[in-house]
Amino acid sequence: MELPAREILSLFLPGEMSPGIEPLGNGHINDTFLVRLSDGCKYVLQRLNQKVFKDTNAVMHNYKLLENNFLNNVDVSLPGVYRSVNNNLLEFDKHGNPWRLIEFVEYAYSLDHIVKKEQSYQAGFGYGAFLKGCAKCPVGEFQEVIPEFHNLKWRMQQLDLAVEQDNANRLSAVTDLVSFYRNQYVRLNGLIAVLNSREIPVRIVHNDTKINNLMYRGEQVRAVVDLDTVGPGSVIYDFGDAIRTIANSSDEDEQELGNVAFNMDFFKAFAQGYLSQTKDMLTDTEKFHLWQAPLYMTLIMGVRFLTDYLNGDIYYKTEYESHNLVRTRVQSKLIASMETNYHPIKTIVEQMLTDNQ
Ligand code: GN1
Ligand code: MG
Repeated sequence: MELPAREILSLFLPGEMSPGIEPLGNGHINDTFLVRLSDGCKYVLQRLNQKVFKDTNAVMHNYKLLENNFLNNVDVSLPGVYRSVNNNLLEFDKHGNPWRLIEFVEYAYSLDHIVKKEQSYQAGFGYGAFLKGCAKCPVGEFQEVIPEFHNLKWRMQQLDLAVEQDNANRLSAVTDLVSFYRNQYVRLNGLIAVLNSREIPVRIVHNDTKINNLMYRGEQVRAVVDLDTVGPGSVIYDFGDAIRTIANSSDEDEQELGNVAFNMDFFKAFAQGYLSQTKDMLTDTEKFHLWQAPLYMTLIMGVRFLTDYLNGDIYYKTEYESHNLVRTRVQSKLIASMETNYHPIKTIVEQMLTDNQ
């Protein structure tokens, strides 16, 4: 392990002579490490990506605000964050990178994709409990750490710009995808209008509800992690982004597009779990538009991966040259597969929302 991690760690855990430090998880933005101490205690050490989180103090401000206001009568917990010997939540290395130490969720595991319905129900239950837990968070006191994060119109404009500039000379290989996303975008005018008009309320939401941000213990979801994006948003974002990875029978970067399909059973189980926790708190407008959330968020992610591909891979971590291309193709295939299922998707959500159970 490179030196800064050890130096930084001594500010959070002074006196620890030789802790084990190894990479942890599959995040695309921050660098995350598992720290093992000689007495068996474990921690999560993270270097925040400042290119993405430009105001890391705002990130930590939100983190504490969430911690202080998250309801303790819900069925999921959140990992706590530790202070250093200097009483700081963040410590900076000599390159100016911010680091922090977070609680490790013991005896738990995360999934990169769902293989059975019960896991999907649990995922819905977990993210639903998270939304419920945020119900008393003071929305106005949270900061928007990444402006326009889930603003689809802005994401489309970023794509237009990337197409125009074609910085990495990759446009000719993806013109089909650009047209595909532009055509899908038109379908969402109604939803975009209600989001902009605030008819859909701004709530404190997670904003990054992919499957691997949930921790399972045994068969149950016990904790929600990766809290940097928690802040003002909409239930549309959390419900939709979760479906994007949970109702997809393959990984986000599946190479074989034939394996990518919208799994209706997983969708149904997720929605059941989610609505079991949130149904009573949702407004009529939220309920009315919920069924379009999966398209909204899958389109955003498809557009973001494509934009990054065209820009020459400057945002997401990639492991090979066409990684962002593979990711965006998976999103487009998933949208195509959802498209043939809109009627049942809508009906299932409507039924669950009217059932008195
Ligand atoms: C990033 O950090 P990670 O891997 O959980 C991204 C999300 C995307 C996701 C796609 C701050 O999340 O918005 O949905 O990749 N986070 C940020 O896998 O951009
Ligand atoms: Mg994240």
